[in-house]
Amino acid sequence: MKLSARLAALAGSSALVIGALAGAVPATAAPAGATAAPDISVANVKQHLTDLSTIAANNGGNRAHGRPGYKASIDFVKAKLDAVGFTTSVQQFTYNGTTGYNLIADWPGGDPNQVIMSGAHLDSVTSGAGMNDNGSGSAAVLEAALTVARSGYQPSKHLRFGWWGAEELGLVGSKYYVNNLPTAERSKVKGYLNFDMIGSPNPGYFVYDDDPTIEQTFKTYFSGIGVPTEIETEGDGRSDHASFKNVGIPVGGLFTGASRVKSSAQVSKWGGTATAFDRCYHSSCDTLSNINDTALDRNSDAIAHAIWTLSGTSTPPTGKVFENTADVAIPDSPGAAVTSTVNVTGVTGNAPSNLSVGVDIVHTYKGDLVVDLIAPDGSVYNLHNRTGGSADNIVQTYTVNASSEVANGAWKLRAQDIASADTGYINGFKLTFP
Ligand code: DTR
Ligand code: ZN
Ligand code: ZN
Repeated sequence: MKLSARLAALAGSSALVIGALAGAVPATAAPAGATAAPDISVANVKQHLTDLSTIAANNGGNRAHGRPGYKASIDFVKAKLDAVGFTTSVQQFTYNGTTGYNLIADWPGGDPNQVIMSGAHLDSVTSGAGMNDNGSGSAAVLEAALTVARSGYQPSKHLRFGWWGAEELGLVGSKYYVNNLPTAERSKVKGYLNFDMIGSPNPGYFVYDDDPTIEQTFKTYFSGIGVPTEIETEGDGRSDHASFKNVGIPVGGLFTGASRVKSSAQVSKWGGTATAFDRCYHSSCDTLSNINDTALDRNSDAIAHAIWTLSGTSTPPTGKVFENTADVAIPDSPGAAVTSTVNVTGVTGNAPSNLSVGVDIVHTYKGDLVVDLIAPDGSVYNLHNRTGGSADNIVQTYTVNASSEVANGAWKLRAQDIASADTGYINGFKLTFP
């Protein structure tokens, strides 16, 4: 990440917060004690959909239970999650004489006795690629999970994600999952959020009328962006949330409509036409062009809002400190920049949004100095830029939003003297992961 222009204005204040970086801009205000959910990149969601479309094309045109396109879809989602630090497991079951698969992904951390789970069925019908049904929910839940990892989110509750097999054959995979979840484990799941068809080409904005807290969380999101919602009535119990509800787990979810026709009142409310919400429902035209990007975008952001809001927050209590106290001389101008390095190891995921950077520089004229933090990938975060005039020494702790950086690796403190006469040295450089 590049240094943002607004830093110049901030430089010199005693505790710098190096500001919100692109892609990590809070989309919604956070309730007390919670972190605002980041914006979900609809471009990334669409890329996952494109990949699922390619998987279907390369495997006989569908991603249905028992067909090669289904297993390829599981492998694709699993690889993405494994790469960013999820603990994944593939659960096998047999239905209609063929093997089916559920994919479960746990984000390490959070209270194991309070689990917030989000899921989507990953299978299509045999007639097509299943982009709205249910590439849309699968891709959005995947991107929400990847965003959890990228932002280094450490919620107080435990986050789990699921992709279900054989939903189209009667919620088979999700039933198998809950039936094989021991009673004690079921009671730890404090909420299950289901996403099945959230990018319908002629969309409505439907919220499941189930657990009141979950329902209200979604409604709050949509009212915040000025989009009216209605209660989902096109077949209660017709998707995987029913499997969870049946064993007493609180459920909720979003839906943009299937074969039902949009009423004229709904057209006035949401736009579109008085035709089916999804005229390609369960047919071969449920392709990439059967997606309304605005609906997909809004629902993806609503998913993140709900996950963040319902899981609460706490900053990662790693308490890890990495320090280098070796002295590094800073030559007088014109002299080269010098660096002190600390090697960060054993921190999962990204650095926090409140990385604490301890700087201890002994110098007779701090107005000569430019001091930067350099992330392992070379991104530069300016900490000090010649302010403070003839005062001596920089002994200060800076707070840096480093949430777009992978935590582990070699971090450097760089100092350069760019005015002649005075000299000094880096006395210490310390990174604290809260
Ligand atoms: N079960 C979905 C379609 C569907 C129909 N009604 C609803 C209501 C809520 C979610 C989904 C649905 C399918 O996979 O075909
Ligand atoms: Zn579906
Ligand atoms: Zn379906």
